[in-house]
Amino acid sequence: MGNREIFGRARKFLPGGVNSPVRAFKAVGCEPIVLVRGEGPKVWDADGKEYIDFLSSWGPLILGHSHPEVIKAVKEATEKGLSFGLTNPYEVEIAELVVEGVPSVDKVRFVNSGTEATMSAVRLARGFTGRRYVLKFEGCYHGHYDSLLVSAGSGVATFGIPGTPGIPEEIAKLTIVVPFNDKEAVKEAFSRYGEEIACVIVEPVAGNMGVVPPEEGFLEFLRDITSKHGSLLIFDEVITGFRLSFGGAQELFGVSPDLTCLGKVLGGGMPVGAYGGREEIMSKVAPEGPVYQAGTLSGNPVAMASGLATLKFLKEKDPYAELDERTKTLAEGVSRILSEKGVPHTVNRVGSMMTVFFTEEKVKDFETAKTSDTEVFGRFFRSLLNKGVLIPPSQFEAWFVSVAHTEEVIEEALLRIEEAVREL
Ligand code: KE4
Repeated sequence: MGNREIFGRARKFLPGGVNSPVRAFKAVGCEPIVLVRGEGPKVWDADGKEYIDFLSSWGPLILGHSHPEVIKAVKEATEKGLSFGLTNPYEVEIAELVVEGVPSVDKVRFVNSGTEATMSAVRLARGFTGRRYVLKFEGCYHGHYDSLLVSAGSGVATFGIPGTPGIPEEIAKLTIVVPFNDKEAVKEAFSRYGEEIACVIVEPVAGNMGVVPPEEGFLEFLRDITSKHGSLLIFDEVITGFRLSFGGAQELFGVSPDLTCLGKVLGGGMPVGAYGGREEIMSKVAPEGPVYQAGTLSGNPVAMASGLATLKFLKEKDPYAELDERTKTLAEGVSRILSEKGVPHTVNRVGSMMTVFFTEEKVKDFETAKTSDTEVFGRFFRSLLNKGVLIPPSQFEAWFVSVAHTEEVIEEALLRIEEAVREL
């Protein structure tokens, strides 16, 4: 069965035919494809069409698809059993690597998704500080936890409003939403609610409005103002963790949060999330402390084996400079192609994550990201798909480059993109 048949059946049994909304391709105006195989930098759909893949499963596959060392580790773990419900050696070994690699983390708790990681970190921050309010940034996405699925209220630094039906206003009002990179708005929020703010949660490099780096000094500013007011600083490194460097964005920018949320690369393609921080805070997590959080499959041996193999490779091979170089070549190549065609655009890139925005404005927050022409993005996406290049099916997401994207693969991708843009 091909894409159309499989997706037709999917619509019968799954809301929108998917298990996560963005996979329905609603933002790009074409029928979704169904992926059946991945190897290295490539994926194949149910019609047998091959794509060079920059979606990369939304970030986890920094080693590319089906990396032999990861597959071997998963097979070995699987043959010993899928789950025990008690501690297993894999979760201890990977915890040691996380503590060793992520500068601000003394102790870590594994969960099964990035959402669970951020949800647990916010609960811990509230439990640790005894405060109720959370401050987040417009355009940053931290998973679908009620307190974080909140949109900006009217006016700057005001209480949030539910980002979706199903979230009571009483909960949304405990979240203050301000623009990313806006120091004045953060100062305003702290001057109004400072001593009641449990935590500030931020993607240190935003990936969910498209890639938007922090402006010079912004992360340091957040570190200072939270310390001054006794609030905790939470870095949501679900995308950037082990992606931008082995120590993540906090190592790259030299700013230490109080809590770090991890996911994606941490599981190497299997369902893994984690939150961690210094001993004083993490000791409040049950059963050591009173803040409750639990999970049947947390620390699952097969998922841990996948993440462990991935992290071991990254630690030993340290591919980050190469990943940066390759992605620079890709970003510059795409920009050259669009400029030659006279298409207004701007490219934001940090390491091996990048976004092509169809606007001439400098994209520094969600407002400027939204000046992108999403109709042009849709045409761009469909043309690339047609020529065998898969990018995320949304303007407000990040392309990812893996170690499997060799120089030759990047060159081939640019040839396909050039052909696609010619037909735009
Ligand atoms: P998950 O619950 O999807 O594992 O993680 C939530 C999450 C938390 N924090 C950040 C910074 C994230 O980017 C995410 C999830 N990212 C989206 C796309 N950028 C996942 C794709 C999807 O929702 O299908």
